[in-house]
Amino acid sequence: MKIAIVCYPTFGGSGVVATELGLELARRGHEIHFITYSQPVRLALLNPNVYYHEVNVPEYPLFHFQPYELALSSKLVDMVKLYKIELLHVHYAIPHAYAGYMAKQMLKDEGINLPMVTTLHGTDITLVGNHPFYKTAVTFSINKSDFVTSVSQSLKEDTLKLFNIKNDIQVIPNFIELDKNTIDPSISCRRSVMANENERIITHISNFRKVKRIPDIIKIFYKIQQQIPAKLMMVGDGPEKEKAEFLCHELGIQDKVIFFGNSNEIDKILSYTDLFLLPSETESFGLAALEAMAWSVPVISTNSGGLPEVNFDGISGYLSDIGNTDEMAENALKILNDTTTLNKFKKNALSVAKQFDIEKILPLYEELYHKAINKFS
Ligand code: GMT
Repeated sequence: MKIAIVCYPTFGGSGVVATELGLELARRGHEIHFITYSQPVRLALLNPNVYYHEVNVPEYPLFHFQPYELALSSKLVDMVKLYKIELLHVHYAIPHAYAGYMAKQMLKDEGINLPMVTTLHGTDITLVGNHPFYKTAVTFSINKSDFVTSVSQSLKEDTLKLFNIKNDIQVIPNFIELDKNTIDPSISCRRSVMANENERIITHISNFRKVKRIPDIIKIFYKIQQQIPAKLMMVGDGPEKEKAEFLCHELGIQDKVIFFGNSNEIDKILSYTDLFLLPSETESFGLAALEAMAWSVPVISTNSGGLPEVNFDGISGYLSDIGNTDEMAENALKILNDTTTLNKFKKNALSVAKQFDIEKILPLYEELYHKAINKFS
């Protein structure tokens, strides 16, 4: 199949899911066209069957806001015609499903029927899409998609609760490529760069937005390091980072916390990690938790959104109510205190992650694409 994928290319779960999905489809022989405003972070272009078409938005001083949706829909129409693309898969209702619908209409005018699959990721629904200023257009875009998927059952329920949706929503969970989880021993990253032999390594990875409750991470770690020797790896960048660094200074733990910023070495960091923290206000899925589990890292998370569908309480880690940092620290210590328990949780984390193996999830997308293309042929 010839498929166009539209996503946000930045650091963040939805862009990662879209990129990994496209790359795996390309490995399976499909022709994949990424259409977005900059090259997705995990996209290696020198792959057979992979194309990247940049959407350029010309600056014009009269415009306070440059019309990205216009440029995107235009580019979609041009690329569909040029490469004879058969299907459009947009990740995020805002503004991609909206621009996709416009492209569909323009193509229809020329006698081309382009099926559109929209995948909802969370922020486009629970955090931004729900805003009264966007809601009408988001509802319209979801209802006008030919097929809609959501990354968890919880996100599906939220979408149906928050919007007047007439379409079916199929849950296709996020996935992980387990095969690639081996570190080449010749790569010179050693555990000793991060922590001493006797210290447990605890990690958090995100875009440091408010929804991630970054201060809770510091509070949980503060309690852990009072009981056992430990180091905290803070990976990522975003608006809450400075506050977090300040809090570490206030608590006098700055020497035990490493702030990496955005890193392309997540795999190396996770391969040495003993515990992952994700105390978010909400997560439609929690891809970062799954990525940690795929490296046999147990997870301490909240029980909000789709997290209980990924992190199994008492098995791959523990889940607590939002903001209950005392309980999260106690649970972390339960896991970290002795090596036998830690190893049991590590093993469980990996076996839960295996349920989300790309080999199991990708065929669900392929089947949906076939259904979408057949609907219009
Ligand atoms: O929250 C993030 O880290 C980024 C965000 C995004 O918009 O890319 O992630 C959302 O999509 C991911 C992939 O499906 C999910 O794993 C995240 O849980 C979801 N974030 C939220 O729901 C807050």
